[in-house]
Amino acid sequence: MKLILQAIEKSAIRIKNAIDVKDIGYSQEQNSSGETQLQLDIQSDLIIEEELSKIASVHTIASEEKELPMLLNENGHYHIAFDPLDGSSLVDVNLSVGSIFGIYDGELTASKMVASCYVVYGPRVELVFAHEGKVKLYLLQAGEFEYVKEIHLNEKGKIMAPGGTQQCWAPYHKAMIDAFFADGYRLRYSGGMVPDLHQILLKGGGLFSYPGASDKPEGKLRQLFEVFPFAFIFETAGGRAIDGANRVLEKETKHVHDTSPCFFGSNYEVSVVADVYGRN
Ligand code: AFP
Repeated sequence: MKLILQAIEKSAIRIKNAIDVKDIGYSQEQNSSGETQLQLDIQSDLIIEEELSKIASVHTIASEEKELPMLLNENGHYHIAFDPLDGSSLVDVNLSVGSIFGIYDGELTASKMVASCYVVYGPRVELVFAHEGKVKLYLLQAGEFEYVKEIHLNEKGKIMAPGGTQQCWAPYHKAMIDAFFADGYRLRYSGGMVPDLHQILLKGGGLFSYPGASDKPEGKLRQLFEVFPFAFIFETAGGRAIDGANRVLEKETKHVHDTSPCFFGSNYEVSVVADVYGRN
């Protein structure tokens, strides 16, 4: 696991350098979700593939930018799913973006997740790593990731990050979000799940939601690369992650690019979601 974390750190430094210098033209290719890929996405994907392929314990990698999982070492046992540059459409407007990693032992399925990690490329580069019951924050300083502190969520927060197209929300979902705002919650939504969830984690709590809606019944966010890694981090930090009814970490994944509705937050807000969704 130490070697995997080091490979993620090396990748993060190389991706940060690519973001800083790259002329971000669009490529002609489309990824498996049908989006036009940015060159930076492809470059970040190749950087991570290269760094992880040096580690003998990594069996398979799966990337948001690859149609299918890729076998690296027959004798390895870790399966790593990653979104190399989540929110890449925000790079051209200079908002924060991130890389997300889910580390599974034996199989790419939620119940086998043993660690997860994300990197935020913002004014500073920060890395959050959840493993063995702890969520740790690191800061990139002079080419090294320095440990900063452990992250713990409060019981209740003040931030609301409501994703999805509002006109497509179910009426009970809209009523629930309106009720949170009426209760004093403040809107914090950049359109990048890494910085948006990072803010909730570091400011003590709140709710990030990306529901199933009429335009996207199964939500937008991908289970293996986005939803499960953040669910693992939120649960380890003392919060919760559900799909409306159930823990997302109990979901089955049929295809590597499956998506899921998701709600991440501190206990109070996610209990409200479970209650509202349980009645609808
Ligand atoms: P991109 O990688 O296409 O920019 O999408 C980012 C993302 O997957 C995630 O980071 C955001 O939380 C979510 O999409 C935002 O989606 P909406 O624009 O539909 O709210």
